[in-house]
Amino acid sequence: MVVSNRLPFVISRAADGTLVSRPGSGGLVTALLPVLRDRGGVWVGWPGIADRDGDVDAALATATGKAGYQLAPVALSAQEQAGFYYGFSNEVLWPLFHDLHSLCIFDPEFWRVYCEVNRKYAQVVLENTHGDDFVWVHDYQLLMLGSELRHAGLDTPLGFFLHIPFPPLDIYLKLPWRFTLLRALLEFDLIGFQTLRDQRNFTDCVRTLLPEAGFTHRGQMVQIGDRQVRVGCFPIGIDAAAFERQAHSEQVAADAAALHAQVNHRELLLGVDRLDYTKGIPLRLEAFRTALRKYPDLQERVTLIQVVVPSRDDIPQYRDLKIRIEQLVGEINGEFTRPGGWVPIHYVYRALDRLKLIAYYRAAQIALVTPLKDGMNLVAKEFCASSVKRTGVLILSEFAGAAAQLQHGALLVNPYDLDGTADAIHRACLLPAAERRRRMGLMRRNVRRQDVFRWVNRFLEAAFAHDLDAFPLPDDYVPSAEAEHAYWSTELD
Ligand code: ADQ
Repeated sequence: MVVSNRLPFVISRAADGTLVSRPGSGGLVTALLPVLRDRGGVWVGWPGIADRDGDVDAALATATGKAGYQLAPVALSAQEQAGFYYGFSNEVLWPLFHDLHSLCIFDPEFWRVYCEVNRKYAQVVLENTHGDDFVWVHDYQLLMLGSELRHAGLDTPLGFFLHIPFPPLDIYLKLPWRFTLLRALLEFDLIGFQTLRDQRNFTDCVRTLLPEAGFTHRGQMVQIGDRQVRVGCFPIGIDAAAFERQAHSEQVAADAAALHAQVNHRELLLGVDRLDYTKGIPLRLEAFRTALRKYPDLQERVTLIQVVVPSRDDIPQYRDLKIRIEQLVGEINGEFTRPGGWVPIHYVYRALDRLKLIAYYRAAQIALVTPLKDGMNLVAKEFCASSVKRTGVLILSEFAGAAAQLQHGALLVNPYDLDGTADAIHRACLLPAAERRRRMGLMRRNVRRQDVFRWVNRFLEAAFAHDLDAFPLPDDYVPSAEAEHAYWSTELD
């Protein structure tokens, strides 16, 4: 059983009042859809529409037929959704876990609704679970679910995977509910993180805040009361083979060629992000402006296409971010555009269908993936999988989880360093073809090997491993960033 905030299908009302279902988007859905389709099972989550009626059930039944596995909806009122999703999840946990604690609104009412809604998810899980199911809970919206399920008497194995980063101790300490949340997490049997960085942050918090907890197996097992909880890192991947296949298709090749023609065969830089302040879009645009000023030879030679997918636009910070991006695009285009000719930034504000997105990836010579902090960042991996001619250069933030795996192929940057990022853009443009191929080859091998299927297998293996000494985690576990990088880079060979 998979439990996540949203079902992988979104139910919405069409203009004529009828309900329609369409596949959801975002990192988690992209990652898990192919897996559940292969294995079957039940997915528990919110269907994307307030409350519940017979029509919603009918629309879900249609979606279930299409999906090949069961969908179990959690009905939430608009008010619950406001406190739970927009409130606690996205005004407290999201900024806090991305180290942006000054953006948090620690409203106790948000916390109350968050706990209440986690209880509701627990009820739906209990209604749908059978004796020996493994329940795999996803992400920061459901941190209290393990504890709710235990209180309701469920004693089957529970796994939890955090898709976003886990913050360092000093930042986690700001959370008024820090003890309750940490203890609730320890009700799961296996807790998975994207990187060793996150795992280390979590164990630091447990060590400091819960002195009654002990650690064994090189810090990968927490003993608390009579419970043993495994902790590990499982960097998420993509369905790399599917991306490669589609990138090779005639339609994608034709669309990619058309994109090149549209920018007059200039060097194409690409940014693709959900609208989110963690993705570092304004700083990226400023770095691009710095590059154009510092290296005038780039002018008329490069074009940046920035694609932004609308997201969470009910939250004021997201609306402000959109305005800031539009302002910067306007300023930069105003400063450099050659009337009748070159326009430095093409800005696309909408979701793209998958083949279109892959055509952008395939066409781009340089991808700019520069989040301020990111659990993993699938765009970086999708770009590599789609760069079938191995001509792409990835400029990657060292604060993206993906940096641990892609560091040897990517040009790593600190997104706060405008000059450094501008230099990387210039360097990427000048990188000889052979060096591009070498770097992209390394990254593509990694993305192919550590794909989403391996991610699922490693998580499930860890959940069911009887021999704890064979727990599939790095042998040379040393809690440092260097070790993290060393581990994933040895995996490359
Ligand atoms: P997200 O924050 O959603 O995921 P990310 O990993 O980049 O971020 O995934 C975004 C997904 O949306 C990608 O699969 C991409 O293809 C898709 N997408 C982006 N732009 C699009 C567009 N214009 N049109 C259509 N689709 C688009 C969270 C965490 C991440 C973590 C994932 C998975 O924040 O750090 O990598 O979960 O664990």
